[in-house]
Amino acid sequence: GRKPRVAVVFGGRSSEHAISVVTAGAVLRAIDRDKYDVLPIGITTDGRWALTVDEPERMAIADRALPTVDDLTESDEGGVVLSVDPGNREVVYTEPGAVPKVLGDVDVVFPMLHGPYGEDGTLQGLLELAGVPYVGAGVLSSAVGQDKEYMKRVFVSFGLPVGPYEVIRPREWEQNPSAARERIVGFAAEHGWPLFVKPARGGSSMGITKVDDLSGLEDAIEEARRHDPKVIVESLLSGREIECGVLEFEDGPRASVPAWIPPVTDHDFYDFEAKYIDSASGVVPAPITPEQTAEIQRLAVAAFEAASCEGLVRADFFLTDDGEFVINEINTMPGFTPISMYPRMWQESGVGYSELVDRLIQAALRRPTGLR
Ligand code: G1L
Repeated sequence: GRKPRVAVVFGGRSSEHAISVVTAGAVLRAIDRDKYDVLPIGITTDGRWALTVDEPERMAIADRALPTVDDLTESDEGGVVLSVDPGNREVVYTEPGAVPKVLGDVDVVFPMLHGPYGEDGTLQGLLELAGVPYVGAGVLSSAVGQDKEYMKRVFVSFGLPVGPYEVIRPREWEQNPSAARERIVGFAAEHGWPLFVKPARGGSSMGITKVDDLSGLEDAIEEARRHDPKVIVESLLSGREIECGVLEFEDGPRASVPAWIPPVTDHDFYDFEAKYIDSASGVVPAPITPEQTAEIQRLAVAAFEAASCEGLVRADFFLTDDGEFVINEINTMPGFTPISMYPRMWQESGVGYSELVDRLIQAALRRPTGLR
């Protein structure tokens, strides 16, 4: 019969717009066109949904210019805009299934958007309402994966090892900041300096400050609060950073060969190109023992199950100097260019980039819509 139609949704109103475009270009190139019909749907930098040209070669960094969706719509007409004109105040009565009609007739969506309204479960909720299957994490696991507090609470309740942390909630900071400060000082007395002060939600590394002593605490909290009114404070875990990929196969999730992320000295840790595109510094396989590999793979699959993940997850750990694994976080939308860590870990495990993309689409198509 007819080929399944895959809509790749990318771009969006995020600081990582270009990374999404570059990544979607790689996915569009990798999808088997004999097996699937492909519909590239871009979201412009100002939030309009548009059908874009299907030209992955234009979705790369060219002479230092970052690609945007705005440049991929048919320039004269401005593309086929799928959203409703916000100036149109007409009441529109919808019928069941109206959302998939807006989106077009698609069998599966490949969501590739960073941050709020992309990887936090909101887009996933829209697709649930529309009854359209989609690649990757569902509503709950997306939301858990975006909230460092609830992520830890889920891991703890499933018996996974997590590091020490404190949360500063918005109302506490607004009404009783000295109580919050005292709590953090007590935390530092117990676990030592430095502390990492982070926005609790949002996947990017912006708003994160390493605090060496009490003098830097206030500014760090204010800085994190510019990104999210809920703040999480973590202690430094000395050891090595080890990651592991989990992918859903026909019979359930399996873990990849793990990778070691060597420490980086300066601010380029916070460079998002380094984070998503140029992952060449990661070492695959990680130089750890076979027993440690088996252990991290067990923990990675346990984290996938704890957060009710689907499709894929990248699980990030510290291997402490005492040889214990501590889970740092999971990422339901990890860096996903062919040279990003997640695809590299699967490459080393015998699953190439095209097979990876195909397995994700197949896992989404197997999935029933509605409660599962
Ligand atoms: F759909 C998947 F497979 F779940 C998926 C979607 C998006 C995996 C990885 C990503 N990653 C990205 O979209 C991004 C890193 C370019 C931005 Cl979050």
